[in-house]
Amino acid sequence: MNNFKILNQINNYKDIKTLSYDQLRELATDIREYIIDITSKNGGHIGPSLGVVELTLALLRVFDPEVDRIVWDIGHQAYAYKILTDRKEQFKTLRQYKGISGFLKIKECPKYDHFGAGHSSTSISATLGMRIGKDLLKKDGYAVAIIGDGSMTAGQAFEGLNNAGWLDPSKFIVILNDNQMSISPNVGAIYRYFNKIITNEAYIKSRQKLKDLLKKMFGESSAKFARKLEEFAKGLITPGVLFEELGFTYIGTIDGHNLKDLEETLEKIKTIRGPVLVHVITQKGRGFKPAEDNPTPFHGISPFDKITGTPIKKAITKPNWSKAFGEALIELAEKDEKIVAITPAMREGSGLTEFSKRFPDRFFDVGIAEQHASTFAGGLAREGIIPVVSYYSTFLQRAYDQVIHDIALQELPVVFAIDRAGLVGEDGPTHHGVFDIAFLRTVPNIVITAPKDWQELRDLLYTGIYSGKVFAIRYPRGTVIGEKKEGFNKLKIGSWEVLKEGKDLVILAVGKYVKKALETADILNKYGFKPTVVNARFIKPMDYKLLDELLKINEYIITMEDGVLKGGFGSGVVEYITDNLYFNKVLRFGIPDRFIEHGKIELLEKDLGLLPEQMAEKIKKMLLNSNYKVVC
Ligand SMILES: Cc1ncc(C[n+]2csc(CCOP(=O)(O)OP(=O)(O)O)c2C)c(N)n1
Repeated sequence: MNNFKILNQINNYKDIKTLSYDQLRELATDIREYIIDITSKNGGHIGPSLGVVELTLALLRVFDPEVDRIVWDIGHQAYAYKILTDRKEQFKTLRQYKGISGFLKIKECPKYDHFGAGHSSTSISATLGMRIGKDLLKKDGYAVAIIGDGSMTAGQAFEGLNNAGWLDPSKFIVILNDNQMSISPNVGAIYRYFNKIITNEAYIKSRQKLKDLLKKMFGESSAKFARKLEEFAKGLITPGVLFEELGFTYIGTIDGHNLKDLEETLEKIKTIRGPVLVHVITQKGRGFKPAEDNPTPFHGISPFDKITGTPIKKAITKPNWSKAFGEALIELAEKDEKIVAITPAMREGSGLTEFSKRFPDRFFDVGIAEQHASTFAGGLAREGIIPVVSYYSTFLQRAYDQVIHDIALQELPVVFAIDRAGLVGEDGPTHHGVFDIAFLRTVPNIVITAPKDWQELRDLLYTGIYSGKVFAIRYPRGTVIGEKKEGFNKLKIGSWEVLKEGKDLVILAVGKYVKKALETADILNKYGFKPTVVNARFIKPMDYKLLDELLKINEYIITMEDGVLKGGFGSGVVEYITDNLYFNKVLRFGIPDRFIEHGKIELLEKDLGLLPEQMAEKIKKMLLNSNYKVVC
């Protein structure tokens, strides 16, 4: 442990109850230094976590996390909470393979992590469930949700508020942690409303004056009129009128770095009847100058120099897949003004920053609103626009019904650019993009594709944009494979590509696993086997003509994909074999039927037996043993 004056004496949150405010301030500094130190080595959500150190201390002094339910939305800002709830030493293993998670996780710490997350805007619903559950079981305790201004813009947050305002539970507190940032600066009308509350004191004062004036003019002459007037005036003057109207007592705004104020407020609101919303203002990246000055890159960051904040990255000459996608989209959008880009709050991560600057009128950051992003795209498509909606695979899960009901059913030509498909590494099970093939494959009218390399990403994007179809392109996290050429080629929908001709055995691979398939084939060559290798770039529809040919001349079929085996691409191949009365033997590689933990992708793949040498070994075993059995 570093030489921390106060943190070294603290073993858990109980030890902070007796500290003076001076000591608490020092403790906050220690905690920040510790967070900076560990995230500089392991990467992580430094900005959000630095912003809530005082809030964490206040919550842990006022509430009892063993009885009360403190739930951090997303959980990416809960590093101080982790440190003070029995994980001070373990914090060094943050986000590492077999170390602690970067989010809250019941399995990791059931005593204090009351609800796991990683996706946003679930905390209000979850804590409401806990509060009502306690009531039903006649148990005491507060339920406290801490939710960011970005996460508050999502539909589910409002579904929770709506239900809470109706159920009217006491001891139910929502803390709006407002730092005016999502990953990028926050967007949307709700954000504008929060901003008005924070920045426009004069606006609030003028409403007060108006109320006084109206009262003076009309006096109390009619009781009914006066009541109406009061309601009208209240609507105008109460800064948190939106929340008040939803049935919450609104308290705000509170300086989220003034520990004393925070604590006093939280103590006072404990006795308020009905649900309460406390609007706390914090600064993202607080206490680390580079993150204060430039919060977006420090929202979630890979290892960096802890003095300058400069990322420590190996020299990379090629772009990542997101950037390659963004660049290709710009090239296409330059030639066709009907092309627009949509992102649900992931502009930077999805490689769309440059696009947003080049085409501000054709770029839509809709906030954390995955469902809306799809339906909005559907509306645009209906008017003849060509919408390209970029999702991280994991967040597309939120828009499943919209994909089915609003897009596919109506055959609206929308392109889904599915980023971070496959294992994503340190963010772990909440973020691995392993379900998209399985959940999209069952939906009629969708073309699902995966490029093997940089140029194929460009070609698929071009093909999708002018296909007139619902068209999904999935690509992984990380640096692109291969090179790009000039221009774009239209690919025949449902066409596969034979990359290596062989005999008896064929490997059908998807996306980044095409490269692994070629490497596996090279190893198998050394063992004397000669697999055919096929780039199955169209997951749906498949190249049935080629597949028929291959099934007739090869006894063994191997499939490789970076998605779940249940219902995935390999399952589709097996379905085809069975449905058409073939008798081939099939071995499938992909993600087994369990959630995969966090850690570097290569380590996870090794664990799953997905490295080329491991796959080659398994294939060899199968080829040499006719009784070979695989349990997935
Ligand atoms: C459903 C969903 N969409 C997108 C994300 C990606 N994401 C992680 S944090 C974040 C911004 C959250 O902003 P806010 O709630 O204000 O919290 P802050 O990081 O500013 O503390 C986003 C968009 C997510 N976690 N979940």
